[in-house]
Amino acid sequence: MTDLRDKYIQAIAAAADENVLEDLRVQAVGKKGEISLQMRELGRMTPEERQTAGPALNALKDEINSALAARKEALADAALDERLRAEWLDVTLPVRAQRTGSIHPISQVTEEVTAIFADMGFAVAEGPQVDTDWYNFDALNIPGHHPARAEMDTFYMHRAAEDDRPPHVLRTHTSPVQIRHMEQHGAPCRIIAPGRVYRADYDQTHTPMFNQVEGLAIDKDISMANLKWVLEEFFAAFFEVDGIKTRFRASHFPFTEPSAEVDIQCSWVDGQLKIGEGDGWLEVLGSGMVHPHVLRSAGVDPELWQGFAFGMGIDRIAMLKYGIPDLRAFFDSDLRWLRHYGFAALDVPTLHGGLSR
Ligand code: 2U9
Repeated sequence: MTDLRDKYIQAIAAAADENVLEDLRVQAVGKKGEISLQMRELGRMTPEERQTAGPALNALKDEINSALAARKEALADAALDERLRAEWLDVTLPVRAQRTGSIHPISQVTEEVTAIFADMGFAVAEGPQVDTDWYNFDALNIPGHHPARAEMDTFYMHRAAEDDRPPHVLRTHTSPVQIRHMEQHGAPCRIIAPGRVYRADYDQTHTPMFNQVEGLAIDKDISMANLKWVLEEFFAAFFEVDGIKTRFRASHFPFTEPSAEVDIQCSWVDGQLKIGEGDGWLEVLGSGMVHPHVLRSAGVDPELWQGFAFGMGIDRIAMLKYGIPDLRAFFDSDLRWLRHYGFAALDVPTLHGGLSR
């Protein structure tokens, strides 16, 4: 019996998996197992022999069953330890920069511009990219015969001859957004309207789709002085240079009167452009006091209200800030370009955390 015990206890201790254990269980204590067969022999023994052999066999059966259960538990523990080791994951590791997408410079700059104007109390307004020629032109004091319509290289939507709906265009600026905003909410207002605009023009400095941000502030006593302060605050924050100089040049737009084009201070050293220093000038923006006709079109009484508006190209200021040489590359979806000029997804621009790092 000692041989039998040693054989099974050793085999159980060495069993490598549950299948081996089950085979051993069947061989030892199964219905036709070795111990069960020996128990059957008890009947043929003398009562004295039976008195010692019976309890010994029962004890051996219990011992083997306990050893099987203990080994089974040890194997399960080892399997769990192995899984925990193999499936271990450090959730505090930083994301792998090369494998993740990046934020497009236009999205980054739009967020930066939005953060700066939000800090000065401007909300973001949005509107349709396909709009009627009334919202895109007439409401902005650009009537049908006005040369500005031809200059804007407008994309007109196809229209059947019998279609009596008003002509629709791909918006040539985001100004219709401000008209719709004033119609719905009236005055006073302080908004910026960033978004895509379309003009049929394609060369080194023009793409048929580009991005603009326009601003509008309407109140009882808004003046060009407020416009100048807001724009200077904006440029200082955006280009991250204190006390950047601006130059306002008289200009003409149908939707503003008076109108001004705005330049910022810059220098060219060894072919390198530096913003906010030197005695050169760079045109970045158009602006003015909203024309009374425009206010009236949007349902705002020009006898009571007045305000300023401005417009600039997001793509253009993105190129200036981040040293991007070619406008057309913005829209090529070239992965190498996107990895080079793109921004980390978790670097959300805020004024307190730094706009761009
Ligand atoms: C309303 C009233 C007036 C927005 C303005 C400009 C001047 C301007 C250009 C800059 C570069 C377009 O992207 S660009 O080509 N824009 O010069 N935009 S004033 O004037 C408005 C807008 C809305 C209701």
